[in-house]
Amino acid sequence: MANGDTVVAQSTPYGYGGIGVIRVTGPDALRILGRLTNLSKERLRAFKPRLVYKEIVLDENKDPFDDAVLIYFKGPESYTGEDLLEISCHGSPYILKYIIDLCINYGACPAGPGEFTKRAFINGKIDLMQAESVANMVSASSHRGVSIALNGLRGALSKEIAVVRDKIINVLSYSEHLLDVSEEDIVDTNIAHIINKVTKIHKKVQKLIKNYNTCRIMTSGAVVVLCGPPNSGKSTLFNALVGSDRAIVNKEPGTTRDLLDALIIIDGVPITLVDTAGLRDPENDVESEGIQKARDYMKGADLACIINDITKIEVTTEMLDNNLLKGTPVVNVYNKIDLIKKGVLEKYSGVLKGGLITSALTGSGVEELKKHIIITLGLENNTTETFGITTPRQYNAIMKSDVAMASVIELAGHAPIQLELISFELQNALRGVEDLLGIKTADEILDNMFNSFCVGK
Ligand SMILES: Nc1nc2c(ncn2[C@@H]2O[C@H](COP(=O)(O)OP(=O)(O)O)[C@@H](O)[C@H]2O)c(=O)[nH]1
Ligand SMILES: [Mg+2]
Repeated sequence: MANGDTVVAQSTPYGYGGIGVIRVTGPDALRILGRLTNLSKERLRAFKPRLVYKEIVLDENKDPFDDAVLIYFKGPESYTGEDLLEISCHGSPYILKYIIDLCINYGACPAGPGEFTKRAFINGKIDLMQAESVANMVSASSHRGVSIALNGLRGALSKEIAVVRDKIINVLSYSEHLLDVSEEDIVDTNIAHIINKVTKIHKKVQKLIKNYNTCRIMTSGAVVVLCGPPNSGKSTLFNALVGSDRAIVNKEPGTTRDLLDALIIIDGVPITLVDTAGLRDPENDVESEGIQKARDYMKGADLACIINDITKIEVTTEMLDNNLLKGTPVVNVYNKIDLIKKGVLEKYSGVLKGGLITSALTGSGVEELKKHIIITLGLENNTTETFGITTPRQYNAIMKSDVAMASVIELAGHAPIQLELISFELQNALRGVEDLLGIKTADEILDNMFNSFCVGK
């Protein structure tokens, strides 16, 4: 990325709105403001940062085009660390596109995805975890998700990781110093010091790892897939959980072919609920594709609810005997209980073990199912964490440190003490937390990360 360039993008979503916001960042921001408004050089020079100005934006013929509100942030006191201009104009897509095109005519380039945040990172305004918190903030769909993202953005996690980094550096220098001492002079207390320090840091790291799942789900949501044989009531249950008739329900098996998803909030936890095609031998290509999609989704889900038709239990137990859900937590649901006569249920008790009994049609058992989903996701007491690791990138980085620290503790606990190896592992532990903060992160990783942002952020 040519960081010296000035770039422009729309920061509000596309479509009609009351207002739309365009941002311009880079060394030419003020000059572009001058071209847009035809303000005299003197007035432009007197344009004060962080003040709100109402100005007429002119079209290419220098005729009045829109009445806009302008704010100029002078770098480095801006989001990106560069000169930054925010233009709030009337929210017609035509007006927004026209003004963006004017900015491009006056020398700006279109911004790439996440480019404003990427520049903030490159210019040292925020670290990589804070940049990820920006993305979490934008995609948050629950109050707790917003709160965890905001704490990340304000640096709570970064501060904690910076402390971990300092402590690792301290132990590393201690261990490197011991490398220079002759072997006979190294005593047990030297090694005990290393074990003691690393154990303390390791505990902190392990707490973050333990809370990863909660923090990730609170910010990005959990994927819960409804699967099972055709006609067992998946779509009916989907509608009952969502609270509206989103999915088509039909007595004909094989009705649902494509995936259908909806965001629901249970106990403050954001959940993407996915209705899938029933698993059976497909009757045609379209159904076959739907079944394949269902299988793919089930593998990556946080939780699979297997919906069985309670009147056809023998069939369902056989259908689910596969490796598809290896590693994915499962909730077994036995639906259509309203069709079972009172007293007959006991007959099935052996098969139903641990399963939930519902009637998607009457709504019976649906609230229990919601509760069970939260419990199985491990989120029944989800209000304690106020910040933490939230993305797979962060998780992989901290795992690197975790594994390295476990090795240090192991190596230091057994004679003969191999100080070179201990130092090597401490360096790995350091690299893990530095990856987290984005210190010395490869361009490729950065590009990958910011490409998942929306344009204008
Ligand atoms: N009696 C009864 N019928 C149900 C229940 N849930 C679904 N059904 C019926 O079963 C048929 C198949 O339902 P659907 O939701 O399309 O099943 P899917 O193929 O698993 O998505 C429809 O006729 C539904 O009305 C239930 O709890 N009780
Ligand atoms: Mg269906």
